[in-house]
Amino acid sequence: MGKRALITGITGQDGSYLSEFLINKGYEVYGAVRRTSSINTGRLSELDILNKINLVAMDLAEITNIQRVIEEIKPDEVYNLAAQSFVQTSFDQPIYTSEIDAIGVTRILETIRMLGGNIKFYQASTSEMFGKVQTSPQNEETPFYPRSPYGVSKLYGHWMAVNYREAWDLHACSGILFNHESPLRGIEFVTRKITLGVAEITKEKKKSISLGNLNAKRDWGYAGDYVNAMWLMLQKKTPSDYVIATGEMYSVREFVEKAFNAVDTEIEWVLDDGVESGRCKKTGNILVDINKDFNRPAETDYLLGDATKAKEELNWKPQVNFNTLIEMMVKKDLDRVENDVYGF
Ligand code: NAP
Ligand code: F7E
Repeated sequence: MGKRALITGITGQDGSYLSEFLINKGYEVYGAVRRTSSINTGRLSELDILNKINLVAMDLAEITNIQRVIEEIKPDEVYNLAAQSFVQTSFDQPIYTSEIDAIGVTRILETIRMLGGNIKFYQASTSEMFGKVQTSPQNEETPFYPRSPYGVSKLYGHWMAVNYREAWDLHACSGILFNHESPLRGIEFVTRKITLGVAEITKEKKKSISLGNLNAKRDWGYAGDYVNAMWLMLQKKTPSDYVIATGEMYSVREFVEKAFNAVDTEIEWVLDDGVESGRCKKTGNILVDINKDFNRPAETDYLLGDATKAKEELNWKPQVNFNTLIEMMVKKDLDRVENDVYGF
């Protein structure tokens, strides 16, 4: 019989790609979904895997629920991807974010510890734990300095995974993943906001995109590559923590330029009375305007990952580069806008 995996956050970007990956590996996949008025299965449907997954009701806020589900399913591997994952929202909902992204991790770890056995655990940690970076590029030895309630909560979850490994000998791995994107990325994140905006402008459904800090820099990879690394971590005999990143860093501004290039549009940046905008070089139309509401109370300016350990110990490296990622996202959003089918 194949192995059994329980994925929390299965309805999200990574949960969907990880499910597809594990199904192809012959796993029996169980997916934890929280109760909402309508279950968000659009991504799983888009990958055509909804009928290959066993959905179970489970919220990270409720330990009795977690205990019953894990006891009943008896998974070989648990991937904890569930989170309030939007940094901006964490400034407005810091307590809720901590409840799920920090304490939620302990609820699962404690359940696994109490049940005993050999359940392997993956924790979705993040480059946001590096925040105000102390050295560059960042690897597993880089000191942490989170800059948001999200980053602080994730750092707690990260250390809990490390602590349960050291204190209770749990097979717990923490993947410190840098930003990873895809056509299944949520529309509030900057990459997808841009690619969907480019598609809507191209199809004349919208005039411009409003953005915040254009100068923030990120190490952006492809989510499909990154879920592979999650699985590789749990297959190692000795659990450890790994940075997963491309080792390349670009600004939001560069992302905008390349996304418009994908539809043969060149952007030029114009300063008018101290207000910047991105204009179409050919027509002069404003395609990008700046809205300070999208700025963060504390920003993470630069993130650049060093995934040498993952390369050496997991034989992992990214397959999709920055340009291909953007083209893939713009193309999919053009299809969606044209057919008026968004899926999620
Ligand atoms: P995502 O698309 O926002 O998905 C988050 C998932 O968590 C959704 O399935 C959501 O369910 C679920 N969830 C939220 N609150 C929950 C709760 N209280 N109980 C149970 N489930 C809950 O996030 P993602 O981009 O796939 O990221 C996956 C994980 O990796 C997250 O933990 C994120 O913080 C972390 N991470 C992401 C990145 C990245 O660049 N994508 C980088 C580093 C780390 P609904 O569908 O009901 O909302
Ligand atoms: O912002 C800037 C913004 O929201 C990226 C999550 O998956 O990756 C993600 O967090 C940058 C920031 O992602 C807009 O200020 C400018 O500097 O796409 P984002 P994030 O905050 O990096 C990490 C690794 C995670 O773990 C998280 O879960 O882009 N930016 N203008 C903007 N950002 C947004 N969202 N919207 C704007 O209009």
